[in-house]
Amino acid sequence: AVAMASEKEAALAAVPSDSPTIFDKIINKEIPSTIVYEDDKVLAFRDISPQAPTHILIIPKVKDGLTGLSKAEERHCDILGRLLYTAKLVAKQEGLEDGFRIVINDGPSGCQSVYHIHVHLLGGRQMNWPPG
Ligand code: D5M
Repeated sequence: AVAMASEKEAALAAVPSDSPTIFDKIINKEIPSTIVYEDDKVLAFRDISPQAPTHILIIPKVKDGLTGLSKAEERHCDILGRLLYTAKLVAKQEGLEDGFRIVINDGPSGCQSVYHIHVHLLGGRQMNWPPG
């Protein structure tokens, strides 16, 4: 994805599947990342291509079929809540008192490039609406 011209191109080139992704390698510490929060269920680390002064990804350690939000089943409700609660904790840890943005990209049209569900936490600048 790094060599690609844009995140959109990376997203359109990504093949949706339930196979392991680069995020499993981050969880297993097989490739380096800047981890800002970790517990037994979730991991939060800095996005390699930051779109704001603070740009962190929050992911479940066990994907359990949750490649994206569109694959959510009722059994995922606990982990989905945990991801958002962790985003709040990390926002506080990052000092984002004035506000922040949460994003979940889903599928090609949603610009998803990694098929392991993740919550983007963006902050440290004024966000705009509508998003791109
Ligand atoms: O977001 C996927 C995000 O994952 C995108 O913003 C880049 C980020 N990414 C990809 N590889 C890495 C590594 N190795 N470290 C940190 N961040 C990474 P999406 O919503 O799927 O477009």
